[in-house]
Amino acid sequence: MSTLKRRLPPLKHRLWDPKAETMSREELEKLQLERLQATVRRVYERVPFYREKLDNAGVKPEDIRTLEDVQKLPFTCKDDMRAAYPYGLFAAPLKDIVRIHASSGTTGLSTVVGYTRRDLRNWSDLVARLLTAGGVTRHDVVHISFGYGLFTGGFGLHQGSERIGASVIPVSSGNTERQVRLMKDFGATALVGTPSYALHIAETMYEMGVSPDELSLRVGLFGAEPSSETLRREIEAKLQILATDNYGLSEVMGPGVSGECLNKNGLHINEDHFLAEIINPETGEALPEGYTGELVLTTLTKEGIPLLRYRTRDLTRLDSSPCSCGRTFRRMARVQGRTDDMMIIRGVNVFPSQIENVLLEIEGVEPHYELVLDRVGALDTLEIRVEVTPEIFEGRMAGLVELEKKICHKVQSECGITPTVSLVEPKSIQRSQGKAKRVIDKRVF
Ligand code: DLL
Repeated sequence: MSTLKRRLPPLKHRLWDPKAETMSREELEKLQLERLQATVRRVYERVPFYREKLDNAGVKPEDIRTLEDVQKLPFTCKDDMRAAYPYGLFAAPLKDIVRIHASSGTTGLSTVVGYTRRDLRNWSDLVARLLTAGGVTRHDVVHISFGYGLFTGGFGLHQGSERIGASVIPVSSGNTERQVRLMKDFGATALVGTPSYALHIAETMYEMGVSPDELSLRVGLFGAEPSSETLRREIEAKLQILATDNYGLSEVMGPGVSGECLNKNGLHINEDHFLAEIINPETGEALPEGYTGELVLTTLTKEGIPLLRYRTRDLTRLDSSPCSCGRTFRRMARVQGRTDDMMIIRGVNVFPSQIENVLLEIEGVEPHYELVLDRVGALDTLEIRVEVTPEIFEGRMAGLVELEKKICHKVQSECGITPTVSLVEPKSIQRSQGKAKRVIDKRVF
């Protein structure tokens, strides 16, 4: 038996709520329909915004007779939430709301969400599911490096870990050397945070002369930003852990919408609490399973702020093929990017994650990069600024030129665009302590 297998809990302990997570599709769909009907009734009766939207669409709650009828419902988007700032979409009075979170609002007015006591209980359980799926048990010491505050990451993972009975270390983000010391001294076995911050922690650890053998880490649960399979492998190798990806968004709940099991082959969506659809982001039409499009989520149990057909802007595809972990919930593929992150360079659509995948496959290149978009005359340009290893940086000039050419050629053949490449000094690109910002768009529209 491999060391890793010995260190993982047996399969039956890798399901937090076996009854829910392995129910038959028939049972699940029945439950989803009941919950969908109740949600539509709830918002129709309690939220003037939805009553008006449904009336305008000519839909009454009793028209929802099958799960497919969800398509009769209007979409909700981020702008609707902003227009309702702060509490306009709440379906419960403030006296029943016990927690408020909000998105950062970097791209406009923040979106505000409220949780009733029951919402908080459900949230903890759903996060407990993804932690369990990623190998965490009550015997673990969970180091949480997500920010605490209005962001849902810190509190979300915290409550879920406590729900499992693990020992939680609520470090929050920042002060990275201290994070390494605490992980070592407190014997953290699970690391929780964004993948970009995990990488920064790993790098800092090596700089401090601490080897992964001196830590007790086994698993990493990462999410809150897009990242590639190659970056996962890099983090796993550097920290000597098994890393899983989990997804969520504050509007819909926060973390806990979906998470990978240890098969690492898509994120199981908590379908008893969220109804997932994939649509063509341009036309709004539903796409068949297997097609990549925008994920649309309808909450099925939320009381504080239920949402009908929320357009996440995240691009993914669904997969209902069986998974050997025993969960019957469909999986969504790793999020490819957001519709609003997609770079259109001279008419070619490219996601930062596609470029990341290419870069990290090339020897001598470090996983730290920035994509700078600009416009020269009428033409869009893309500059890839990427760090190289100290050996390459200090090596021959010819070696650097060769590497630049190689990157340029690979990006061109795999993404269809011709970038300029700037190889930069190790450690010159700013490290992220939360969600990484990879794209700098200097174009004026
Ligand atoms: O990032 C919630 C969260 C916290 C999820 C901790 C997972 C772990 P927001 O700040 O509202 O909420 O940002 C939501 O982040 O629409 C995606 O674009 C992106 N995102 C979240 N998780 C992933 C992921 C939290 N695993 C937005 N992969 C979402 C790719 C992700 N993108």
